[in-house]
Amino acid sequence: MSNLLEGKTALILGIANKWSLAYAIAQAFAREGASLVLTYLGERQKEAIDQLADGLNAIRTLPCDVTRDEDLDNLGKSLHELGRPLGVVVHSLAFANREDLGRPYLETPRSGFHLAHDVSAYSLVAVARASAPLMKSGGSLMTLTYLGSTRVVPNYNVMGVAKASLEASVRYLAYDLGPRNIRVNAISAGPVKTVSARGVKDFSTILDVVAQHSPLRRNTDPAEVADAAVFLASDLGRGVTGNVLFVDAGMQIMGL
Ligand code: IMJ
Repeated sequence: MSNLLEGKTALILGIANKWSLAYAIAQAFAREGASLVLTYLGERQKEAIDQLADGLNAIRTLPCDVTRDEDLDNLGKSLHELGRPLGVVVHSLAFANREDLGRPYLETPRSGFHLAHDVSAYSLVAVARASAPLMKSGGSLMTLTYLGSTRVVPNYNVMGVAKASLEASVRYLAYDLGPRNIRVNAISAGPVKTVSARGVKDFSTILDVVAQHSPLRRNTDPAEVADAAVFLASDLGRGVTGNVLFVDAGMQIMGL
């Protein structure tokens, strides 16, 4: 392709491994000429992310556990020390307790509700606050969401409610940051077999249903989610903010 992100620095949070949507996004950003900064969750993950960062020619890796205010403060400081403006932030992380994804939503305890919302929704607000001061001449902030925010997807449960909160946060952040020319959007990806889908009951059935019934009659390829992210990150997306962009083979339009 071309050099749609030449001269831009992008921060990417949420790479777990090569199958992560965030990794596909990092690859597409690198292809388009962006300089990458990747975060990792704790020392246990550092080595793996450093290795992936090498392959992508990333300029830095930084620790960031989004549940820790100290980590977010340090992230802001480290980004400042890079000495270059930040143009793009990709927030691609979520967590709920496994038990809360396996029994009726009705049974969700307060602690599980809090955890899912803290990691999966509040973190976008915290990341936006830490990174916006570095987007000196505007920028693009994006997050990943899923259809379970507005429709009932069996077992998605408290994650669906947290994604609804995340999508509402996208709109309020877009309003707050618009005057600084910072755009905020979400990409709603179709189901993809990533570490986030591991152990999800009947996940293969879900993939089969999408392949049979979506308008494109196939599943979502991480590379097409990544190309949509390039669009939102680039100047081509300059008029788009506060949106949820579905990259899901069209599944979202179906009633049955
Ligand atoms: C997750 C659960 C149930 C149904 C699901 C998913 N479907 C899809 C996902 C249909 C596509 C994956 N997804 C979109 C997520 O947002 C997953 C979030 C997630 C996954 C786990 C698994 C391991 C764990 N906690 C998790 N927290 C969040 O312990």
